Amino acid sequence: MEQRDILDVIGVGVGPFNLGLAALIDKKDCTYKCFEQKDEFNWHPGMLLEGTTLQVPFMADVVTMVDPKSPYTFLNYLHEHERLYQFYFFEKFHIPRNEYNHYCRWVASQLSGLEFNSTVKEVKMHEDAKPYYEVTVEKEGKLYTYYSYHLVTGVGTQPVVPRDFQTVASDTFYHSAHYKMKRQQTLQAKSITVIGSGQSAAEIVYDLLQQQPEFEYKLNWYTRSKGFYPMEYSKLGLEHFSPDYTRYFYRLPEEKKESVLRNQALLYKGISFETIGNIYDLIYERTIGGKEVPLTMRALTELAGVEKINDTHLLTLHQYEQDSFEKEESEIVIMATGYHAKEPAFMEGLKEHVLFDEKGQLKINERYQVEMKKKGAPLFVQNGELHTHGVGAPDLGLGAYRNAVLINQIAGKSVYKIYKNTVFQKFGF
Ligand SMILES: Cc1cc2nc3c(=O)[nH]c(=O)nc-3n(C[C@@H](O)[C@@H](O)[C@H](O)COP(=O)(O)OP(=O)(O)OC[C@H]3O[C@@H](n4cnc5c(N)ncnc54)[C@H](O)[C@@H]3O)c2cc1C
Repeated sequence: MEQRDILDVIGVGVGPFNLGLAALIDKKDCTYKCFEQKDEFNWHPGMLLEGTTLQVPFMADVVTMVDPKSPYTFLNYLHEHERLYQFYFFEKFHIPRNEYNHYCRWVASQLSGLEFNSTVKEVKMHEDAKPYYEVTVEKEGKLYTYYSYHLVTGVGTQPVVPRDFQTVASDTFYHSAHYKMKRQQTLQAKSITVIGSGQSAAEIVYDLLQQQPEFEYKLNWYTRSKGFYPMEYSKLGLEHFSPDYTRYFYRLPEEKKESVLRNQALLYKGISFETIGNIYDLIYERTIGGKEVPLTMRALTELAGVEKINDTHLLTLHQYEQDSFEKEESEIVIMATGYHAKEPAFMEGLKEHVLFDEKGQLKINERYQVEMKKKGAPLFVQNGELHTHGVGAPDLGLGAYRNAVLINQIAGKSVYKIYKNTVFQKFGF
């Protein structure tokens, strides 16, 4: 293999994280390609609802936190679109999700190394003197082969419906990831149930509440959580989404990490204060003068069973503190039950090289490289390292930092400065 045929790096998937990789490595003397199976960049299109915002400040764009002088910053996007004054008067750090998507598409349109309609089917590693990857990509039914010295998986997470209910899934029983596509049909129903109490569930409930006077459906909102709790958003709480905390968590003993993570759910899994406020205030207004809102909200309530009967679902609900059951009919059921990392099929070809922990999870070193049985071509993971690096793994505000760590290794030199201190508090001794 002649050297010129081998790229420095191939990225699999173009979500925000590998988009950031491409934006930060472009024109930095490294050759790269990132392959995306979709035909264009589109960020969680099923949840791009009007009025929803990023849960992180706009500086969590794909470059600013390591390269504020980059041409791909959100501020430069505003400048190019002659929108800086409007943003200045807007006076908000949390930009609309639709605008974040539009910004990402603007970045993507300028990067020549991104290839859409391209699914990575298989990856093999060649253990030469300088090991490299062979990557098979399917584009419009044809297979193409590419080579690289480094590989970065940025394949994101997949919507999860609990196993017991997967067979019920249909146009009327669906995951929140598909909400926007099914919204019009959903609004026509006589009864709608939302399951879950994360940000997606709350945004859907708020949207449905707003439409309720026109469409007059009965709305139910159930969660097995102990309450409709807010996500942590205090300044010192947010310091957990920093390089410093990531370093601290990484160095904890393996056996501690799982329980630490379990106790941190509300750092990233609850509902924003603003969305809770919006829902509450709307209900308050609608109940003036003793009016009733056709809405039932219950925490501590698990979906225990579903039976499809003609055009509706008969739900069995379990209040587990009282240990009592109730039945409820609902035409539409929206499962806002979260996302999980899933091992992509192309990893099969790498299994003989990589190391797994006792739970079958990838062993990943502090610099985001998967550990190998023998020295091999570096394989990096974006957003698949919750078990090793902690709560910051899916956070958009840490994406640029992680890419800086990756690119400094890929380039073999310090392309981006890594700050030593990023928080005011001390994590550990
Ligand atoms: C609705 C929603 C809202 C969120 N909001 C926020 C927020 O406000 N702030 C925050 O910090 N985090 C937020 N998050 C979490 C954040 O981690 C994700 O938004 C982010 O999209 C993750 O980026 P990613 O690049 O890892 O994956 P993704 O955005 O999921 O992108 C992965 C891409 O890989 C592609 N792919 C997969 N397999 C292959 C293959 N074999 N070949 C080619 N392409 C492939 C997929 O098609 C996909 O486009 C949110 C998550 C969700 C679901």
